[in-house]
Amino acid sequence: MGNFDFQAIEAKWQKFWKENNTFAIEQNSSKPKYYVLDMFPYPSGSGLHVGHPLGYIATDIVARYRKLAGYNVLHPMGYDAFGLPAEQYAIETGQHPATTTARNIETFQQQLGRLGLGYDPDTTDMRTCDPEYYRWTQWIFLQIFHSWYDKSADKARHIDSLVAHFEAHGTNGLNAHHDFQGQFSAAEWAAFPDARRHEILLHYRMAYTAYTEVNWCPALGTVLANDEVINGVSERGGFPVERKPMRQWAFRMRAYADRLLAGLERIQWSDSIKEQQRNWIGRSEGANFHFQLDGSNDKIEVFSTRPDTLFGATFMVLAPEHPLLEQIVTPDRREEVMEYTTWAKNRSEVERQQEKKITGKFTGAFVQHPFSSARKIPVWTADYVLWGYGTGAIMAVPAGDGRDYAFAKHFGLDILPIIEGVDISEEAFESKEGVLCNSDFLDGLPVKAAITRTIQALADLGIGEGRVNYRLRDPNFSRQRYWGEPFPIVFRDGLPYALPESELPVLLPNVERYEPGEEGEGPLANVTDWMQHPDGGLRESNTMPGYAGSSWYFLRYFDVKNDKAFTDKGKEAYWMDVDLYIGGSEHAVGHLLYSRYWTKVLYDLGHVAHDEPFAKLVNIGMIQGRSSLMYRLRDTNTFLSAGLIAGKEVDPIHVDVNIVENDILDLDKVRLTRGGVYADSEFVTEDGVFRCGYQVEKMSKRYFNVVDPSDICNKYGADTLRLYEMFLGPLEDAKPWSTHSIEGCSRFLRKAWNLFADDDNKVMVTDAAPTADELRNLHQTIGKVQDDILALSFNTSVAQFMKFVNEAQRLKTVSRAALEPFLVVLAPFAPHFCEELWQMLGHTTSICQAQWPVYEEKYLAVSSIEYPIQVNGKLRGKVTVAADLSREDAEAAIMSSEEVAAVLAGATPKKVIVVPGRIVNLVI
Ligand code: ANZ
Repeated sequence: MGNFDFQAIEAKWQKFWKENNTFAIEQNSSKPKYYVLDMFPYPSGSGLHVGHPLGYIATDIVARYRKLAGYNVLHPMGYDAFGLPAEQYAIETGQHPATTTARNIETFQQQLGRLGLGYDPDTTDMRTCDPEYYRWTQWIFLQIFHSWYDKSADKARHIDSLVAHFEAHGTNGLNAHHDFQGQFSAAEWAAFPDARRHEILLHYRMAYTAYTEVNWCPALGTVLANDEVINGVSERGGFPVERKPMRQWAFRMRAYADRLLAGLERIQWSDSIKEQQRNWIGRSEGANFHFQLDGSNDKIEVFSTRPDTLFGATFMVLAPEHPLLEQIVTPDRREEVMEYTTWAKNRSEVERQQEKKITGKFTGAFVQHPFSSARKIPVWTADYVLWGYGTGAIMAVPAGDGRDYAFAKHFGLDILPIIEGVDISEEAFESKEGVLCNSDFLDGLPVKAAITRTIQALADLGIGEGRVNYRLRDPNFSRQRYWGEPFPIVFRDGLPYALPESELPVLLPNVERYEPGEEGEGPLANVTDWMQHPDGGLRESNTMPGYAGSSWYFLRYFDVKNDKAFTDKGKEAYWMDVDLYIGGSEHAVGHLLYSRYWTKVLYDLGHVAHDEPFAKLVNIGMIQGRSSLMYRLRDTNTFLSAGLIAGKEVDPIHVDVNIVENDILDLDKVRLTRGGVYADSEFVTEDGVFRCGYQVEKMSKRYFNVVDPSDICNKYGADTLRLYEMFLGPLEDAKPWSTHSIEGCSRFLRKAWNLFADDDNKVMVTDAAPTADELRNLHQTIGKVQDDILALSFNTSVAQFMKFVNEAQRLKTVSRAALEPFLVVLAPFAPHFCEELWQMLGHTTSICQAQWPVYEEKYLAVSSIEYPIQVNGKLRGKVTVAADLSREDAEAAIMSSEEVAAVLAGATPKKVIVVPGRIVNLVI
């Protein structure tokens, strides 16, 4: 590439940055801080493809820009190194996850190292599987374990304060999030044995164990979260999933539902991610109220968001798990009902919600209508009512709810109109013609008033009250796997006890085999020496899930080496929150919600000063692969060039994109691929070449469309790759990769280089004063690029750079005052290139130490406009007039100019068209 020896230059500057710690953060700086973060990668065995660095390059540009603009910048990169794939690989190949993970990280580091990303050097080796890291993951877990949620204070507090309350008042006056059934006095508390007290506290702790029905996947040997089960099978691998009760760790996250919602209002995230979090949390306002069973003292409590539709309730449905079912079912129906509930209980929630087939059974029991005891309402059980939501029982209102309606139709149940809820007396109901709900009416204000009225009426009768419900579940925090953080927990007499901080880190022992324990516990259950705690008791055989280490890693980056605390409080106060967080949208509710939750708990307990971790979040679009296809004539060993397939029966076959250039297949290479299966194939060419078709799809080994960024760096250089990735299109859009048009960016850099240096690399820049046009060109670029960087619109910046270079070429710009600032503006995008020229211009320090040039609008003013002159549609000359003339004056100036006179050569134009600012058209 001309005189721009990118290979040498890139290696040189990467070494320079490393040796000079160019991107290390400044501690105790008086500068404003800027923290820009990427979602750290899981180091998979296949390394990075060109899609992965998209976000990394974007954050690097922002980071480098902020540094030039005078900020103390933190731009870190570490590794999310625990997780299932490494363990799966270990099972398949017998290689220890620690070994393969370390190897994969090395590959990632090498690949990333080529891209010239300005990471804080302290951070680039941070990995969640390092005991020095995970000791703090364990420590944070202990903080959560040692806390409870005080609803009155609306925050988590240390468990000691709860014990103090029990000691003074028992459960009296306590307002806590908990699942403890019952009450006790201070005296009773004092009299409880230690184990009983410990057990009670478990019902209050923010991290607790519970036997819960879990999604057990025998094939993967693990329990899956609800969102990891799709249509009854595991998201990964598509294996069957069953329900099984198992001891699990969970976090009392529901306690934070409202704060997790409220926090969304204070952060700058895309509407779509916020909406996904809102839906996940699923806040519903309504009422809990009960129905009296006919002929019994039992009551059934329901949750409804539409209590005002009470008069339209014609039947009631209990979840198949509802404990009252056993009691209320009439003898003649018992067998049938129990058979049904057994069947329904074994289906996963997702299955039940997505099921189109309507199933259910009548229990034989009836309840009374709260406002009209004469009205008897039949009680059913059906799987569309979920046990885990609300009260697990509903009043069914066919006229108001689609599922209820379908159910009523299916089983021939009554469908009654709903009265507008203003007057809810029975007489009114009898006398007034009810109206079937229509959605307009539902959406309007009258509904709200009707709901309020109804809740009041229910409260007056003493049978109900307003209630807010959340869909959010307490997330499961354990996995029956090996490659994760061990819990700092020991069980004595079946109860979990925290290990003291002095025992941290609890090291993950080595294992030879990865099979689950007998009861489906994790592989650690088989490491009998380790399981036995020296002071007695059994360790926890579960490990923490993949999201443990990633729920707090952003708090570690500015204090990676701290061995006294998970992070330094003062540093946290300075560096947090993250100013810009960039990553894929697949973490919308998982990682992003857990991180927010951990942060809030740490905040409540006084360990951090911020309760929202990520001020601004941007999701990057995926870079898709552009697969190459060759077409095989059906049932033959003959392949046809893409232009020859019309009318033929062909089968498309993926071919490695790395042996295809501009859609033309390298026929020598293809014969050597895939173990030589095409060695004897016939390739029918057109115009002497064999053309491939293409298809856009996920970048994956499976489709032979993976492009390795290091290959691109070898061929074109990192600066070209960086510019090109940004040039591909808007950051947030999905877009296909094509190596094809990368040449344009490569040519651009060569052209830019030639502005500075001649063929012998002699610098041509002079101290000549810049012209107005040159200054305009420069300041347009400064203004555009800084706006673009702030708006993360990098593709348009690249276009502006190209415009600058073309214009500078036309103006024959050699002035240092115009070219040097341009280098600074380009540096975030093409850093090696700019460092080298910066040095050639005589600077002795890195361009990273330069200052972002001050944008001055005054230079944008155009003093004169050059009009092309067309005569009968042909370009014949040019004329320049002052820019600030009115339309008439400009036209007059143009027509009286020498240039126009010369072109007309005495002729009188039949028609004159002046397009202001653009062109002069003369017809003669
Ligand atoms: C009567 C009614 C009438 C209802 C009407 C809706 C419309 P969200 O908004 O999601 O909170 N429901 C309550 N608990 C349920 C459970 N465990 N399984 C299935 N459905 C349940 O939905 C609340 C509504 O969903 C509740 O309000 C209840 O039906 C139903 F015109 O009560 B509604």
